[in-house]
Amino acid sequence: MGVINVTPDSFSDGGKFLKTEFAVSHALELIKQGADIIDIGGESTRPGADVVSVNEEINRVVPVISQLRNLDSKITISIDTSKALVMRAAINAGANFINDVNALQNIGCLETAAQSNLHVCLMHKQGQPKTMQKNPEYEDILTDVMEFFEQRIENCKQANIQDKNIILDPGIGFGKTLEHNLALLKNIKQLKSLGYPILIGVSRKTMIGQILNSEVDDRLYGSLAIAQFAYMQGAEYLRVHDVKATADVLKITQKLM
Ligand code: 8Y4
Repeated sequence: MGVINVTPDSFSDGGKFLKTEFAVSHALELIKQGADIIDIGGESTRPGADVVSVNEEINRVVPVISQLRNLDSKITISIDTSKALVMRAAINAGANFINDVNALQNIGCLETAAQSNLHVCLMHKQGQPKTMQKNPEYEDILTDVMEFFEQRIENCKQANIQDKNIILDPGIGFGKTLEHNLALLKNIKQLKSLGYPILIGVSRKTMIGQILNSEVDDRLYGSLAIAQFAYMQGAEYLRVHDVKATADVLKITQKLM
């Protein structure tokens, strides 16, 4: 899964059109590099980020999704949102995968996912982006995340979301310390015991900076090490910024396994 952010902070200035054009051409490049899914988000989900209005989020992502869908009728387009109205607009524009860091807990999201019959990634997080990294605590991180998944899966079942459409994600960096993140990555096999595919998003994240003492633009090798590790533990989906590098690592790893 290749990441496309359609947010002002990642595309500096330039008009709406330029932002759309840049995002679409970047998506096409990621597809060439081997991405099977393009994850498109219009609200920065990074720690400390501001909240974006529904209309603003729709205005950011819908043009990118429509144009990309016009240029590639086959690629899986993931909408990265926690808002039901954004999900609906994105699906109408051609998105066919839902990536919700709020695990369909907002109003209307369970119903929207059920009606769409699309794959949906349920991500665990503790707290809200603005404050979640301020001293996160758990009694037991693995138990907490597993219980959260079991509860969300139950809610999905009640909403008539098909089992085959559910993907689970422990939410690396979302209300977690380095130790919490490491415990989750080391226990992917346990997470898989719930019976659903696992998605891991760790590309360029803070935990790599904490281990290597590196800034965000110097985290590629660390990202690749974790991508390979997650793959070998059985993660089926990897959300990454550097698609070519990750695809090369996984092709070699596959041959060796
Ligand atoms: C550098 C680069 C520093 C990226 C921080 C970040 C996930 C996700 C995000 C994830 C799923 C991010 C939308 C945060 N992370 N969706 N989204 N799983 N499913 N931060 O781990 O990339 S955004």
